[in-house]
Amino acid sequence: MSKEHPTAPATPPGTIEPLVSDYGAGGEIHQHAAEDSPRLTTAQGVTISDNQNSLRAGAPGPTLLEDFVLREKIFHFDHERIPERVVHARGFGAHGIFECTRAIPEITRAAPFQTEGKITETFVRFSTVAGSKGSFDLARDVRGFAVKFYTDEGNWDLVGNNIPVFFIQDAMKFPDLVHAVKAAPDRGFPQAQSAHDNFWDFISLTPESMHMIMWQMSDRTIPRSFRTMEGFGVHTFRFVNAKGESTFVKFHWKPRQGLQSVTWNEAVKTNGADPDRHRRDLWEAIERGDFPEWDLGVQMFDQAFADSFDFDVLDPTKLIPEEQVPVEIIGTLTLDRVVDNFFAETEQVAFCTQNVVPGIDFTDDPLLQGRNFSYLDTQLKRLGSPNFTKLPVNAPRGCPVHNFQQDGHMQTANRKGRVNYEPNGWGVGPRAHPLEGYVSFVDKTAGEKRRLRPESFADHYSQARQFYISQTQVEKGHIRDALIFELSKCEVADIRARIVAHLLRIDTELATAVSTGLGLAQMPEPVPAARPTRQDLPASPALSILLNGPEDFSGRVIGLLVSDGADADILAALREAAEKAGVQVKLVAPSIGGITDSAGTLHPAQEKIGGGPSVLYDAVAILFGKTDKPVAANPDAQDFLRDAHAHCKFIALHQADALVEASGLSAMLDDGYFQIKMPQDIAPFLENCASLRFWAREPTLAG
Ligand code: HDD
Repeated sequence: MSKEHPTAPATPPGTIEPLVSDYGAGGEIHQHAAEDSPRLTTAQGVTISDNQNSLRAGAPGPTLLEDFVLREKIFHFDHERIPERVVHARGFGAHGIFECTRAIPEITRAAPFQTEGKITETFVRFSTVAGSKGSFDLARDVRGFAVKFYTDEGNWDLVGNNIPVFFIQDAMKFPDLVHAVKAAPDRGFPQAQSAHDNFWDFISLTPESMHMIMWQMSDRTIPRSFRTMEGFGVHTFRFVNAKGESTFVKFHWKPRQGLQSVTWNEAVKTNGADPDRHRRDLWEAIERGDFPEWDLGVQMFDQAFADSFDFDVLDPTKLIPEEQVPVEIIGTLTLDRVVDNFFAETEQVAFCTQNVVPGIDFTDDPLLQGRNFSYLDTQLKRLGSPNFTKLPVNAPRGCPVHNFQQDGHMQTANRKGRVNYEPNGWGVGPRAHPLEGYVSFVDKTAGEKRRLRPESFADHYSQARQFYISQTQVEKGHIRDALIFELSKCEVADIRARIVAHLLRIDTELATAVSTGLGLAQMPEPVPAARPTRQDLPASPALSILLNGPEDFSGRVIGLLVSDGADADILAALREAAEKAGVQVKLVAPSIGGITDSAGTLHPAQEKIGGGPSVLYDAVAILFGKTDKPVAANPDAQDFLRDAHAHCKFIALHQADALVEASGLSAMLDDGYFQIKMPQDIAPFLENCASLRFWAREPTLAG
């Protein structure tokens, strides 16, 4: 253990010996450390005698400039912050391992895929895009899904999102896109939202964004958890084998937890109840040993397929339907370790799309090419020195690093000796290796030097339509509602109409519903389009969240609203059944001290009513004692039930009639409700919870 940074003691705070304080003769406070505690020192290693009082000339009296202990402490504090990421500022990281489950050496020589069972260490950072570091987790936003593989042949960063396409086709447009979505420059708001004029103005003038907009307005952008979302490398990359032959590849991360999102109303309320919802969820899952897992899938295809495909595989606003090129699973990512230090790891991790290893190569996707410049550049700005590669979270782990790069701010890896160039005649130092080294795929290129966008990138609506028609009715409704919500936040009526003019190119019914929802005076003309929208593309079920949910209810949480006298047998049975199913039960009670059940047993609560609203749980159960009237009258208890109802959750009830009535729901009980009369009634409730929501209720909520 380092003397400088002792780790926190295992003892819980309440049992730590307090430091003894007393007033000395001069009125100053002395603190006596326990004899065996490590000494507090300055950065220069000098032991500090008093960490509470600055050096003063008398009492009262001026503070002395001479006080180097004070000055050094404040100086360091003043410089604690580094610039936040210009996008993806709010993120959360965790360590994991990648295990190869199907070796593909004939296709790529990339180290992680050479042998079955091969383990590669990884670091993953999930993020929102638009909000600043201190914004809330459940913004309607794209999520970043960045994975650093510490391979035996160097670091490979797969810097992806939870959506397989992007807003724009060329990196040239990225600064404008980001300016438009982030807070307006004059007023500095809105924070972490796309529901404002600048964003929709830009989008309305950028037809290529319409496919991504369909995804963004879907529930993909309000995931239940980082654990329940997919990840995508987005671009077409190349796998390259030992013979130098290339296969195109698109990367997919498939969560073993199944896909799951929340509803918009739930997201808005969650941001108030727990702005750290997603990071807390990931932290808690890993800490309790419920390690989240994703399968790595690849869509592999050759030039002949690329030539025959309806769209350009180099266009990042397009995907290749899984039904057309299957996703083949080649490995599994398991996140099994939380960070020790948020700043050192999550904040200082530096992903760069240019970080590739032998066996992985780029394509001419113009968005990818631009990204390859941006990431390295931004890390220098953010981390302040080209030596950020030496930080433990960024340094390669599986292989040595030898080169003649030297000096620079915060250099810590200084070579010995006089030789710092290559080739050299001293016979010292590393040399390039033509066979083992990274060799770019040998590709013929020819063409005129011009600023251009290929013809093959011109169809902006066909895949937007394909995404829309691939959704279930429930999901289509959510896309419609999201569009109406977002556009209603635009002050300029013309912007709303311009978006509807695009929607007309995607689906008339959707455009009409949005137009009605916005109260547009008249339907606009469809925007002129470079290509007609193809009506023949088949639906792709893989694009729906609801068709790709979890197989069971494990990893989820039941919020159990209880009051004194709750039936002891039912409570015990619920807990037991939930535990068996890998489901957590969190008790929400009138006081955090908990409740006493019908058998006289005390159950401490995890939340007080109001602190644990039902938006934080996947399903709820209400288990009251015989005298539940006072709890039923509690507005927070009523919100708990009403929200669970409005968010189409499965609800179990025992002696909760008074609350149901007080919440105005007596006439609304449907098949998503389960009356628990005896312990045996728990099983059907839990079984139904696996389908996550009782969507049949949704139409009854309208109005
Ligand atoms: Fe980016 C961060 C994903 C387009 C420029 N991007 C960043 C992160 C993710 C992505 C996940 C956060 C990494 C982390 O957790 O540290 N970005 C994407 C995807 C894109 C994309 C999937 C399209 C397919 N990005 C994109 C373009 C540019 C950038 C076109 C610039 C031309 N992105 C950046 C950046 C960031 C970044 C400015 C900000 C902080 C950072 O890199 O480390 O360089």
